[in-house]
Amino acid sequence: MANSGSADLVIVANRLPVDRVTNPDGSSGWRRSPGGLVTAVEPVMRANDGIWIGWPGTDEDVEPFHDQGMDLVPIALSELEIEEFYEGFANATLWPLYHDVVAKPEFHREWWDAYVRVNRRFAEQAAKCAAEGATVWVHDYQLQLVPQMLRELRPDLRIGFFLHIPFPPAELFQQLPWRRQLLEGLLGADLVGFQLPGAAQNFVRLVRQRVGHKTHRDLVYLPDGRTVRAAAFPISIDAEGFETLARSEEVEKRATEIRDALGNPSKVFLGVDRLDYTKGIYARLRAFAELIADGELDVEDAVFVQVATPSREEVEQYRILRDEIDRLVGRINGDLGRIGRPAISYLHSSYPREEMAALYRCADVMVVTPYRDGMNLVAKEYVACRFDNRGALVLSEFAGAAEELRQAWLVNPYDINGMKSALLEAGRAEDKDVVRRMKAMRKQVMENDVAAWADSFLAELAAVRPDHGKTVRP
Ligand code: ADQ
Repeated sequence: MANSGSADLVIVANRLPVDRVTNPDGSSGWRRSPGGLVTAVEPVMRANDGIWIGWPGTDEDVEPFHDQGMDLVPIALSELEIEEFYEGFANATLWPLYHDVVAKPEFHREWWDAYVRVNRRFAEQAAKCAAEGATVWVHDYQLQLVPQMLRELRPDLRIGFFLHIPFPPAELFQQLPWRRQLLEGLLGADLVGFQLPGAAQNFVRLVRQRVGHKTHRDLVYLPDGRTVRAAAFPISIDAEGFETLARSEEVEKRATEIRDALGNPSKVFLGVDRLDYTKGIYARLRAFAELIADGELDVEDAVFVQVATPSREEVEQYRILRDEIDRLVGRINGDLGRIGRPAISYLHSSYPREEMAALYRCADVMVVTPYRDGMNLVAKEYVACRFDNRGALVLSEFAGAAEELRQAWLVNPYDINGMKSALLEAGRAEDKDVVRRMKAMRKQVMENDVAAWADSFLAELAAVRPDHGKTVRP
């Protein structure tokens, strides 16, 4: 176990990268949660006596532990804190506000107080675990106050922050009663990373307007002489890992099985999302259903597979959305399906990576239509799995991924007719066109994987103040 004060690299994130599981014999253990972030930082963690601080996702008291080569330090949250900090301020205030107010954000003073309290707990734990001059990398919207709190406790540290979701334009951010505190919280970092350059610019502009610091391009000059850099680091996936999986015999076999089970239609459309109102699931299913009702597509020949894993079900907006989509799918299948041929094959399950790869291999048209998304990894995973250069991607202009995957069929998810045309065009495109587009997108995804993302963030963080602290070994 890494003892207090011995880690040269500390990752601070809302969740630990493991889930509590019950073994068949009734005992409990941990399972590594799938996700690019763990894959990307694991090698750097090993090389630097790294530890990961986060909430273990359970209300039991958990001691620090070691799991498959990683030291994990749990932060406990009470039931009330889960309600006010996590479901409340993080997911019912910040999440909708940062996603273009697709849903109405709620502002409650008790939620803010819980946010401050929990952020302080994370900062104090990080301060205890970090070695002299260590690097601390704080992640995401749940922990925006941690950089400043940590800097006050440990001015010797090198602190980086990365925001996985969009950072809103000033006009929206301004609504927040605690806007200045959040900006100052982030300014505790030496480097503040965003998915897109536009988000970094929003941040610098807000700092100038609201906090009054001097800025020049991507730099903020603080009165104490420190500079903070804001820059874009578009996140990616373990591209090679996905490709290798997709090439495996088992996955190929499973992809054929899935297609057979769907009745071997000539076109399989696929959507894979967390069940979230930012993802545009409702509008996309409506667009597909209208194409069937219009006679442009036939249920004997085309099917839409929608995987939508329920999430954040304690938050009311998410329960409402789930009911709405459940009803819509029922109506569409009731009106347009035939025996053994539903228009939409709708699944709530969460799948292992192998099953995801098989679904991607089987999909002729992948449909990713969020109203707003920081990046969207599903789009990149689909591309990584299509080593055959086949498969068409329909992608929202408002996903961060659209800045890199320019050869997708880009759509405005608010424009149902536009989405209908794009679905048809992508489904009917000539092979030559599909291959040309996929080849270009594959080059982008395969050359910029999540390891490169983590390396470039940490290298930039080391470069911001080269004279300060130790440097993390790659
Ligand atoms: P998310 O909003 O969760 O992430 P996304 O980037 O698409 O969105 O990542 C979802 C991940 O979950 C993908 O790796 C996907 O394969 C997996 N997944 C989805 N449904 C699944 C299922 N049924 N079974 C198994 N796995 C499933 C946030 C931001 C994004 C940003 C990421 C990373 O909202 O914009 O891209 O963080 O920074």
